[in-house]
Amino acid sequence: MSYQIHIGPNIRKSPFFEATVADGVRSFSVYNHMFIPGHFGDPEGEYDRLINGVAMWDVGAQRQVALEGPDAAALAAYLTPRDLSGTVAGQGRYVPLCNHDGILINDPVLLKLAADRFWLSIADSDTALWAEVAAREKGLDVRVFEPDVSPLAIQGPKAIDVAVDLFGDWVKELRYFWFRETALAGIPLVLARSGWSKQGGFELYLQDGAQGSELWRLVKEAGGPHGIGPGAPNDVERLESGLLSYGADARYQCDPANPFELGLGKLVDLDSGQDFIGRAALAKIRAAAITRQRTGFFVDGPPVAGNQHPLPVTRDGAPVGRISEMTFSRRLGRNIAVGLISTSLDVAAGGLSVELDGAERQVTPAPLPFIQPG
Ligand code: THG
Repeated sequence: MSYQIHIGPNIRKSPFFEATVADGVRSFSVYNHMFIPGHFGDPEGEYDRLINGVAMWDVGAQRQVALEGPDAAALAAYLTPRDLSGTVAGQGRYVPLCNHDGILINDPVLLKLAADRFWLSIADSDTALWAEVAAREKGLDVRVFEPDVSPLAIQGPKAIDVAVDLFGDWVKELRYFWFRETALAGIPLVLARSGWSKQGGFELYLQDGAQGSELWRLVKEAGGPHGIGPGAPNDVERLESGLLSYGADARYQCDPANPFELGLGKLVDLDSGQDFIGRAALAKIRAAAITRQRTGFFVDGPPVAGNQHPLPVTRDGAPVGRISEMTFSRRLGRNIAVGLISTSLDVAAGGLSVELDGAERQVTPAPLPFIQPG
């Protein structure tokens, strides 16, 4: 059985869409109502470039929610449990967003462009609608909107060489998650040291959607000598590295989870004195202690093709957790997975399993990450 999602008007195209099609994209997913490349038909090569070389990814679907105006900083502080008081212009921060029940509803990278100008570089949920309502209900003087900004990521150990060739030596001084407004052949950009892998790299936030193909061409040309090739956020690498995927691991409509369960507790600052959405609920959750927590798993048996939906983890037929995504790791020679597991479980007693394609597979909890970045 094979299916298609057709290219229709209610799913948006990234400014890099035409360029990725020209470069042989073979599958798309949908993220923030936008097509996002899945792969280019060479999974092994795409993985190898990310681990040993450099890959370029259309991550335009990581949309920006802009907060602009006199109360932009007040709104940013109200939206996230993370204390932003020490954050300066030019600095990015990984910030959980929670609803009033303390449930994670997105986990963006926040970019502070100026005292009165921020972007939330969001994962896959409708954060602009939520942030705008919060601003209006609070009577804040701030504009909330989605700007014409689309990131292109270069990831892998050689991404630094490509960035130096494109922008100059100053990029070496850029610290993790920090960024600078710049331009490339007249194309306005924000260059950040970030990206959804643990292999190092940069994100070029294109600020003019009409120039997507031209920016793709420039990066491809500069990357040529370094062996750059097209790719996409890589599920194998992200599972090895233990990166959280909000949509796969914690989508709140599917399996509501709080940041303490998800290992993001250190980003919840309940003692800052700052008010924020979810504060009261998060204080209660912290006081009560969590009943389940994020973990890795090894999955026995031959290489898995992956799972399309979360799988219950059981012991003696009773649910004790769930696996949100699994894959075969070539570097480890084993199947690995991430998910949640009950905190009251005696893990050493073993006997955990999942059902995959009608067969039982033994699973063993394992600490994250599976592989530390080199
Ligand atoms: N870059 C940009 N926007 C994004 C992502 C990105 N939007 C969607 C999604 N990714 C947001 N989610 C994440 C999740 C994890 C990380 C970044 C964005 C990440 N985590 C590190 C880790 O877990 O080890 C570091 C976190 C920390 O500082 O504590 O990098 O990738 N523009």
